[in-house]
Amino acid sequence: MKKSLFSLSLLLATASAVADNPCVQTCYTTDPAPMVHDGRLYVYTGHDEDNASFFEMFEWRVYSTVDMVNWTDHGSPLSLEDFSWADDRAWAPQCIERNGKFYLYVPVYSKLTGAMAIGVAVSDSPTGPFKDAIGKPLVDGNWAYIDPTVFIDDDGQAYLYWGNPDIYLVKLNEDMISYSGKVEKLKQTPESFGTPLNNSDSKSSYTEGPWYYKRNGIYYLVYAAGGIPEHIAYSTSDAPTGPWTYRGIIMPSIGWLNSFTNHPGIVDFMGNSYFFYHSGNLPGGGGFDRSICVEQFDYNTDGTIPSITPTKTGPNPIASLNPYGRVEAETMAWSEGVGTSQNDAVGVYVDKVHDGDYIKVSNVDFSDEGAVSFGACVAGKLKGNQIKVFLDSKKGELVAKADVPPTKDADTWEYFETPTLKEITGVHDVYFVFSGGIKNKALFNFDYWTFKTSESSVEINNANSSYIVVYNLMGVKIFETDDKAKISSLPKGIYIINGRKVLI
Ligand code: FUB
Repeated sequence: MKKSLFSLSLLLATASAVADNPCVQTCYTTDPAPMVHDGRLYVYTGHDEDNASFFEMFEWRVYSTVDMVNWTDHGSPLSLEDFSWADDRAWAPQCIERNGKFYLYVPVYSKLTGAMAIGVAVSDSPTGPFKDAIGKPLVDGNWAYIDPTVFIDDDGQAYLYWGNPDIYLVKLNEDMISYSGKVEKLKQTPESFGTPLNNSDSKSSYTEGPWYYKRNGIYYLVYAAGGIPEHIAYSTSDAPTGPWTYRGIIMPSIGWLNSFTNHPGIVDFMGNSYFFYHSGNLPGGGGFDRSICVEQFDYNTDGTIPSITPTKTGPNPIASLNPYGRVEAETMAWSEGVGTSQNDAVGVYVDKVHDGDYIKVSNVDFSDEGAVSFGACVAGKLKGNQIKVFLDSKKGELVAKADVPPTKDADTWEYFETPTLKEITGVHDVYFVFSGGIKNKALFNFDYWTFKTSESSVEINNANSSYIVVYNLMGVKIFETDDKAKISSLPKGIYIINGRKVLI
């Protein structure tokens, strides 16, 4: 996506290179809806098409993090095609878990009524795939039916709010895919939802994008307000269905955010509170090409929400990343140029890898153990490509230079390893910088990577075979043996053990 956009806005791209907001750079993402499950923070988003001139959106996407700086792309768990009765406007989603199932509520254009509707999809996994839970809309037939937000109260009663410019509410049944009673339209007043701005005919400043939750006994409705350009405001109540009291602005409309809409999502994760929103701040971005962002904040002691300032850096890391396991290539703090795709064989992977593109992974803890080899799983038949690994900046210390082996085709995956240029220890931002002989052409696909310590390198080689053949780097065989212990008798150095380079 960004390849052509980068040359047009080189200045902006350079400025963005140090920033970690927006959270996702591989496509435009909108309307963030965070959900915590099992120690991981997921965020469900819409997806603005490139170069859009309206809210052209056909699928939803899901990303997750454990450290608040590196985001893993889980692809698209649901798209318009999954609803036989809908064919446009895959707008702002929200997901919630109940009894081990995940329910994703989405606004879509209904072919049945020729207006907007809210659908519900269900999955056994937070990353999908989701399927239409009822084969028809949950509510249908009103242009105001967008932006559902869902919450299950302590007594088990679930509530669904939604709407633009009116606010609607139903009580969901325990099955989460039906409701009891009537759809209620809330009364909007300046006292409940703020004074209308911009001389509008509105009854309050509420516009759209409600985000409903409860914290320490206070019910919150956070929403886009003030018409266009939107700011984020909120109201509170001591009961799940109101009455609501307007509490003020959380994030004003700010010119440099470069988006006339905004859309809130708030969640507590690992003892911190996070505010999600969107901007038009990727290269080529704007009001119809938006990108999700996040800030950390602290509630005031009385539970009110402070004013939150958008930043280009986002929150601090709350955990480090372990490079000694398998790390998906689509886990990144920042990237330039690359995209992502998904297939049945490997799931989500990085594609559109061009000469000069890079991926940054933040706060990687190599510990004292020290990495001595770098491994990656790649696919692509072009020769002469490299992954160079730098520490702490794109032009930092070069610690590995891996020749990417050509494979049969872009769908044939091969794992390879290469020794690092030094033993890597400590905590670093890691930059994978891609190079290849062919300019402006996608070089290869990239599924996952790992680093190994000298111990794990030997273990991996031993694990693959009980019979070990050891060569030196000149290709001279040193010994072959079925006695693993013999490896420890080798002097320190780099060897080819069972076809792989290993630093002992
Ligand atoms: O993303 C499409 C629409 O734009 C959403 O439904 C609104 O909340 C606004 O963000």
